[in-house]
Amino acid sequence: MMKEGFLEVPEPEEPIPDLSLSSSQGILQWISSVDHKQLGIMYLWLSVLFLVIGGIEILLVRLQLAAPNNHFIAPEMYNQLFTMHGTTMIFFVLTPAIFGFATYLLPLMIGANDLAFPRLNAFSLWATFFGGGLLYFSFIAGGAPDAGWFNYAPLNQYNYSSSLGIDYYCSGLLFAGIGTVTASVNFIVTILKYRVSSMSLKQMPLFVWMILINSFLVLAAFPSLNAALIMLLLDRQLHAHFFSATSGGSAILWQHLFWLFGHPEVYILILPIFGIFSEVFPVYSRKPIFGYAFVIGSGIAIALLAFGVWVHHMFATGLGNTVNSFFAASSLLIGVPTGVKIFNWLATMHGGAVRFRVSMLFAIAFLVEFTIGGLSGVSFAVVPIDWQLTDTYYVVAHLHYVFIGGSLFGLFSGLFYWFPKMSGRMLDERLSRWFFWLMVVGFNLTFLVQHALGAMGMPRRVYTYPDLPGWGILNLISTIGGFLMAVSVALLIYILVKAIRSGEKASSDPWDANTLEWMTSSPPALQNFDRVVPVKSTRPYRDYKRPDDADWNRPNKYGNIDGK
Ligand code: HEM
Ligand SMILES: [Cu+2]
Repeated sequence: MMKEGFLEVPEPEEPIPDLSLSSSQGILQWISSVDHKQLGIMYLWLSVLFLVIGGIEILLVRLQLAAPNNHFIAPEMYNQLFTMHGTTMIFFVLTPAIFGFATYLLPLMIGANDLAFPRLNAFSLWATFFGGGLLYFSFIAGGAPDAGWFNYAPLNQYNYSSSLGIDYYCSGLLFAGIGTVTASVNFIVTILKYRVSSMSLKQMPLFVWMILINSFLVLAAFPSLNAALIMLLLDRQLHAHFFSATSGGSAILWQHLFWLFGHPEVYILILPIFGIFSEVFPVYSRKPIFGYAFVIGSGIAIALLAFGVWVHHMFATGLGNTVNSFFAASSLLIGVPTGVKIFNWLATMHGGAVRFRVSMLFAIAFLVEFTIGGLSGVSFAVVPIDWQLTDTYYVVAHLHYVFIGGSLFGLFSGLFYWFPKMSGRMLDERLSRWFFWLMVVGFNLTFLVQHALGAMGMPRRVYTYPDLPGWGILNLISTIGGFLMAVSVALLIYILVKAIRSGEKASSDPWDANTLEWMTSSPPALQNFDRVVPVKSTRPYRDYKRPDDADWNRPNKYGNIDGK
């Protein structure tokens, strides 16, 4: 029965198969599931699994680098480990985690029962899963890929890497990439067609907006990668010569195809995170987001500009000054919309009643770390600086400040925010704070010093280094920091398992939040909702809770900088 004044929830294209979630959910029930919530959670566990694997790989690398002239592991193994680490972290940790949050949350945030195509949703997850499996099968099949995560020619050619590793790299990433594309199609259709009838585009939660923009970005970027991977497979298996310069191919072609995908990819890994923060900052500051429309506008600007900057990864390849100048300018430009967002969040906090829960702590840490990563990125956009610092540890420092201080911290922030909704349990606050501090301190210890190492000329991807003054001690500090991070991840897994087993029960709305997902029970029932409040503002659930103070009564409905 519909309660009066409430709206009916739009049904997905395919009827939701009734798998009757019971208290005794067996493993078979999970494997056969087409429920977006279960698939979302599986994406997240997939990501945790690979975080552990990718973490162990890089700890071995860090042990090798802990002291000068070290021979802890063999050089061939070293190459495989850092390649697998980077590939795993990007394609099998950050990507699945982001898609897990989107899969879980989209229908709930727009008042729908499920994604538009539940079976396709299951396909996307399993394609990602098998892609990861294929990549890791290479270890058994004679050797993992060893040419770095971006797999440059000529190192990716048969005569430089004759084990099957790179073939598994190609097929594994192809599988995972197909999963990413199908998931994005599903998100776009769901957002555009299955919102509760009263929710206009201009009232969608910002997380939903960022996923929408992101999904288009995926559709535009991934074909370039998928084509390059197929071409490389042809090179290696059928002796085509797309990328072999000695036979009339072009090694630079690989870089163009890769970075035409690769640069948008780094935004694919950060735009949804911007969406998460745009939910977290307002709720824990008890204020509406500052500049709702600007968050969307700058998101669109970033997505468009993302395709005009890929050559900043290739400044040192000799494309010439005209080309370099153009791409330097476009790369500097893309800092602007990103800066706009940072100010949106700062202004949201300003004058708010800020609650420093762990989710908010990660959001604040992100502001600091991501700004450091952004500034080193901007310095790379200046061609002479790039020529000096490219392929040094400065790059490694930069990319981890954006991937970890940006993407991963955003995922942690989202995890601590939505965990009660997903599991029906609260996380141990005291242990979670320990996790936060261990992670932040370990992270900065690991990567801050790498800026200095890079400036002192230490190349990235070196197997070992001579006993130079300064290099040894800074590398040792970095390794110690890495182990602190490993301890923090172990603690996180303990906190999660403990909460799922015996955590305090969570109410449906523990943070006094704004958006529709908090209206339903924690965890939500199979069908999510049977009714939803009519949406009249960007904070529908909050306005339902406080009709006297609702946004639609305000002259400036998005709030202003004083929070009035
Ligand atoms: C989600 C988190 C992470 C992401 C997305 C990530 C990503 C990457 C990427 C893309 C590379 C480049 C690989 C290559 O050169 O082919 C890399 C290298 C590296 N990572 Fe990570 N990483 C993460 C976590 C970590 C952690 C926790 C540590 C420290 C313990 C770490 C230490 C390193 C080191 C030392 C290298 C450089 C290896 C070398 O160039 O010799 N990473 N990472
Ligand atoms: Cu780039």
